[in-house]
Amino acid sequence: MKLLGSTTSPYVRKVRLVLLEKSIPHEYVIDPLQQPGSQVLQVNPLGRIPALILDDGFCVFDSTVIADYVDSLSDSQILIPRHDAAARLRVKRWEALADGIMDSAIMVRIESIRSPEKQDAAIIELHNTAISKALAFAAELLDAQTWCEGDAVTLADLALVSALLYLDLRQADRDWRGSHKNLATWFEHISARRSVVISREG
Ligand SMILES: N[C@@H](CCC(=O)N[C@@H](CS)C(=O)NCC(=O)O)C(=O)O
Repeated sequence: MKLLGSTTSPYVRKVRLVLLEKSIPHEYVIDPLQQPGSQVLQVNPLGRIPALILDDGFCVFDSTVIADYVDSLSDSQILIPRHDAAARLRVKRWEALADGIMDSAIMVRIESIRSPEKQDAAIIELHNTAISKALAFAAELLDAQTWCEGDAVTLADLALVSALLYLDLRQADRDWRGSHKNLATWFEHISARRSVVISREG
């Protein structure tokens, strides 16, 4: 299978982390959307990354669907609980929370690279506020736990670290570590994982 992605997309990082944690063999192809001949425009009608192309050509899109599919491929290192419906719901809600942070950070990014006269301060404010509230919610939920859910890494942790790494990239002046010390401690711990280290190498 082949993953089409980019070095900066937080959704791509999330699914890369899932593939790496599950040790699923795959080819990772950087496929910048802006370039003519971009493969993703041919395989994903939405023209978005990540897109996972299976060996028979079937294209899986949206990072949530890819993560779910990849997790189902093997019983080793289960990242989305299968039998405990409440735990499964909690993990999927963590993912939605992290994806929402990514969505809002991207909205802020899109707005802030417009020329100053075209920027909409209200949109920037709306999404920055949503990010702040989501981070506070995450910090409260995490409390002093080592993992977002249960006693091992899950998709919840992989989604959250992807969102936070994107904030570090695009909103470096946002001091989320200072505001939420427990998130900072959790982040240091998960950042040492092999999958996260590899994903940061490019
Ligand atoms: N909900 C989608 C979001 C994917 C997404 O928006 N990807 C961005 C890159 S970070 C993209 O491809 N944007 C191109 C576009 O929308 O034209 C997912 O989780 O996969």
